[in-house]
Amino acid sequence: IGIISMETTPTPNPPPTEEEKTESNQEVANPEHYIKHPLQNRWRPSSFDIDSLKTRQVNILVISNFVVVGNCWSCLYNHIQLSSNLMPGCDYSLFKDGIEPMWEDEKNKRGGRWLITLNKQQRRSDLDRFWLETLLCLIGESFDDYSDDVCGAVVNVRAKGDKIAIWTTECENREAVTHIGRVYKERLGLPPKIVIGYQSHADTATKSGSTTKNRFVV
Ligand code: MGP
Repeated sequence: IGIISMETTPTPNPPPTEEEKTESNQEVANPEHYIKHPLQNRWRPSSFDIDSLKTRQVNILVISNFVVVGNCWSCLYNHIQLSSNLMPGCDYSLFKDGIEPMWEDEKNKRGGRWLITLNKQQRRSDLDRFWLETLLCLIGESFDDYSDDVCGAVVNVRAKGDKIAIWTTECENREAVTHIGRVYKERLGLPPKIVIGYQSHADTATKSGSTTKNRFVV
């Protein structure tokens, strides 16, 4: 799994160089020029390419130890390969530093995920904006007192329908899980009639059919 190391110490924001200005049509390419607030956590992106059965390094710096603010979220997004451009079979994830994007990780093994399942048409209409919003929820620590329960997020690009999920650390933490689910659903702008489910990784890992039972729904 490709890991990008993140900076941990604040750096001053130097003005953009002439080279950076011209590189992207007068827009500044380096998000660190817009960095204002320290992030609470360090986050590590990774990706998995099932076709070639090899891991590949994500070719971008996503986030250092800072939040990029204002209208420059777009700078951040420009540094992320659009999910809809990933080949089917690929996964892309962002997890807190020290947590692997696997059920077996100590922080995941008692946890589960809020799962957003997309139909095929939604790859074009929703996948990229849902994934961006998911990333912003993570690095913005959007779940109030329950953000500590968040481990990371995964997007699975699949021919049968793409999936996006936020993984949390403990499926028995009812208050945390349901709060995260409610906020997440709202942030994605899903209408009330759409129901999303939370499944424990243990259930997912041992499922016999094609679906896993929901522990919670919002
Ligand atoms: P997937 O990639 O999460 O979803 O799991 P996909 O491809 O849509 O398949 P489906 O089973 O959800 O329809 C694919 C397979 O990868 C799973 O069935 C597991 O065998 C394996 N797998 C996925 N994850 C996230 C893990 C993991 O964390 N640990 C282990 N050991 N296997 C995993």
